[in-house]
Amino acid sequence: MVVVSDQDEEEFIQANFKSGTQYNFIYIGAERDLNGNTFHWLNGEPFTYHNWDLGQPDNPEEMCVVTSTNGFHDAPCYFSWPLICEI
Ligand SMILES: [Ca+2]
Repeated sequence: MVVVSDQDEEEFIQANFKSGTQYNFIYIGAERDLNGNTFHWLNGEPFTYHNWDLGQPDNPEEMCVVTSTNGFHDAPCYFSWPLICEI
């Protein structure tokens, strides 16, 4: 799944991919660490770039991460929202 390394990449995703959800939620390749409120990219890159929406992350039980028109949200992993693969 896509690793969002900087603002340009996030803006590209939001400009070019439309999930059909209210805030254009799209799963990205980050997830919450099991031991707390930190996150990691699935490819092992340091989680240095992130753009959390105001008030996010807000729920330790939300293990996945999405982009949105307002930035990153932690979110449950079970919604049928699109995800982006990066090759
Ligand atoms: Ca959340």
